[in-house]
Amino acid sequence: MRQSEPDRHIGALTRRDALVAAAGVASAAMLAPGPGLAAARPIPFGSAAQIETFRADPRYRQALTSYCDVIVPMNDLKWEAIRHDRSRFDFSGADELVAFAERSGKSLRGHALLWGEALPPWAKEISTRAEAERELVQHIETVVDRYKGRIATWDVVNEVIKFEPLPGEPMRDTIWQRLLGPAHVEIAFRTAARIDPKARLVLNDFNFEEPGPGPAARRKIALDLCRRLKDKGIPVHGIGLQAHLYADKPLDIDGLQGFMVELGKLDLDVEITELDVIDWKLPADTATRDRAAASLVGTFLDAIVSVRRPKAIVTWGLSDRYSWVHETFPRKDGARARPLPLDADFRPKPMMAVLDRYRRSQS
Ligand code: 9MR
Repeated sequence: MRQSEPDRHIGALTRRDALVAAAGVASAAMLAPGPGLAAARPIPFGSAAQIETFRADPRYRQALTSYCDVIVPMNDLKWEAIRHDRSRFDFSGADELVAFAERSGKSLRGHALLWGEALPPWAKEISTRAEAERELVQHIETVVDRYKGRIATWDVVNEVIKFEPLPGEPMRDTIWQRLLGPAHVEIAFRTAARIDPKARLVLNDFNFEEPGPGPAARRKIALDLCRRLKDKGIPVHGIGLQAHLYADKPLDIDGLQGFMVELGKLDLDVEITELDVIDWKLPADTATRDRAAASLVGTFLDAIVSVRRPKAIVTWGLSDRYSWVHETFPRKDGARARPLPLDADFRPKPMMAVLDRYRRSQS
């Protein structure tokens, strides 16, 4: 595969090397980028931020300030948060995170306008096509309009692709798919573009990176969905790779790089939107786990960046102190998961050293 970026680090002791050496958990050589793979131009780095933690923990706020160029409200732009009450929109959590990002000069990604999960109970009872379309359009109009010109990028649809797609059955079974069919994707993109024509609009999904027919089919479906939107003149600017990487599973480097080539042909951007490492099957030793996670993230990002430069690299949380991975993928030995670039005490781990190859703001 093509490797286009010159390695600006070769021959110099980088901050990454220093961090790695200080941490004493891996030799710099183990984390060194392959020739030509480090970023020539930095890529905006960010993190999804949880409002409860943001409010409660000053160290977390400080870490967001120091490390991030981009902030993504993790849950506060979801239907569940904004629409818990059918008759009114509650933007309190999102507003707080948006205000924080604005006063600290950070850009914003909005997550997510349409998803089959994180819906309030009333929305799960929507029962007709007309009602579904009316609610979906009104929701997107209201949310996008509120942050018009402020939230630069939207995950317009999240996880609309079937987990293991079958021939002729590409779409995930959600309330939107059941009531509107595949047109729900089009309706969502068209509405977002109408309200904020300058916003960057992204199709966000997961499991594009594992080997096998399932992920290959998912990549093809993502491209087909975007191609169809473009053919109809509906704007779509990129595909978001969630990248919840399993430390115990291999990556399909050729598959990923081929995907990047195809994205390029369609003039679509790539964004890494929810990066973290699921380490539940790794040995207990923390240094071993951290080294494996850093190496996996490096391999993944190098594969992408060597073909197509992401518009942003966003991790799903910032510190191991707070992550969905603890609950969703509990370790048998009861040890805390270590999915993120900062440890539970906000100290940078080897993964942060790898991310430093690409990051814009150097704290
Ligand atoms: O991390 C998020 C967790 O706090 C929420 O309870 C959950 C439901 O809203 O969503 C989690 O984030 C998900 C994201 O929105 C979409 N991709 C998968 C993420 C992890 O489940």
